[in-house]
Amino acid sequence: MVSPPYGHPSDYETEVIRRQTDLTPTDTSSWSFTPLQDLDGAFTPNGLFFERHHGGIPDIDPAAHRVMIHGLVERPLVFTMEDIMRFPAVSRIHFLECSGNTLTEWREPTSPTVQQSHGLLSNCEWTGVSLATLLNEAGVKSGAKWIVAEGADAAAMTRSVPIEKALDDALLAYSQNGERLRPEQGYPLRLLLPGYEGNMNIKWLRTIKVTDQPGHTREETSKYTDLLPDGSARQFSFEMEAKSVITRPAAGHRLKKTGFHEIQGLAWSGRGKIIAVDVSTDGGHNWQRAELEEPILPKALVRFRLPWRWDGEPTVLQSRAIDETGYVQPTREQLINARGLNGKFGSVYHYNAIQSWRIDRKGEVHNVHA
Ligand SMILES: Nc1nc2c(c(=O)[nH]1)N[C@H]1C(S)=C(S)[C@@H](COP(=O)(O)O)O[C@H]1N2
Ligand SMILES: [Mo]
Repeated sequence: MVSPPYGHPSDYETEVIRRQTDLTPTDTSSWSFTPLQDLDGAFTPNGLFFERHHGGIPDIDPAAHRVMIHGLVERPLVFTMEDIMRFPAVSRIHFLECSGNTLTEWREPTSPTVQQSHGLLSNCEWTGVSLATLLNEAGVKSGAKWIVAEGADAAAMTRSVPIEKALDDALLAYSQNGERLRPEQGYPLRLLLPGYEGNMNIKWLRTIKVTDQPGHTREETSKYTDLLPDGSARQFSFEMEAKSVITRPAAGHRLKKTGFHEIQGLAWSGRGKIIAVDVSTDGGHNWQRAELEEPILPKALVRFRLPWRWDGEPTVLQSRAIDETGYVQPTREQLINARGLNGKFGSVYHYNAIQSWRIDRKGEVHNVHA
């Protein structure tokens, strides 16, 4: 066998694939989940990065692509991709999570695998140019408070970002894990807002308008808002709060033997570093500190591990993340008390409660609400 010009996984690994949702009848607006149960370490291979599009995946020739910065700036500018590549490059490791990740958990624990419950989550090394660099080229005028970023897809996805974030760690990324973005990740250029909800990370980026107020776009009014128990709506959530999940053993797995099993999972926080992950092997009565695998980076996935012996009795596994702000991942009950279930339309976004996996006598692992 000779190596192919572009390598691909072994023929024995054909089950390690993204899987699409079964909630959408067409793929014009759809999403597919990362197989978290099959991955090691903290990085998501590019071909398995979760993917969400609202208006198809456009085919964009980088030579024809333009990015415009306008609005409250001294010098409106239009960049080609070649212009963008001439600026100093920055590489950083960050997770991306759709704020609709785990949305089914608001109601019944219907997702049969961790891929389907938590797989709108990936992590990679992004390379691009700092948005602050380009905004400084254009010269931000006083009174600027927001940027409004728009994609070049059929959905023309548009989101508003506070100017402080735009000038802080925001990137215009053109690479993921060392190679150019995959078409479905926003080729040739996307906005990357470390720690912020997936939706704001505009793919196929074409326009940045500097403004004194948010755009109040569709994605900021009808979608991605959270109705609270007092009837008010939280409009801008920005950071994804600390969360964790055990990826092995997880729903869909079967423990074939009693005795030693290593519990493994992932933890992350949109507000900074994970400082600890606790694991319970008895449905939340007792908790043990898991080991965190280095490097532990802010706004990036961290793998945790805990050695464990299964005695053959039914039990429930849980994990809980704590981040550097002191925030502790809530139980399902705490989350619902704070956010409500919102009547017949129901809560949708920003579910980050502790996940429970029940192991039955046969060793089968099931998604449950414990
Ligand atoms: N232009 C554009 N940007 C977009 C979207 C889109 O449909 N169009 N989807 C958003 C949503 S909802 C998410 S969760 C992330 C997903 O990024 P990924 O597909 O690279 O995982 O992209 C965001 N950026
Ligand atoms: Mo999303």
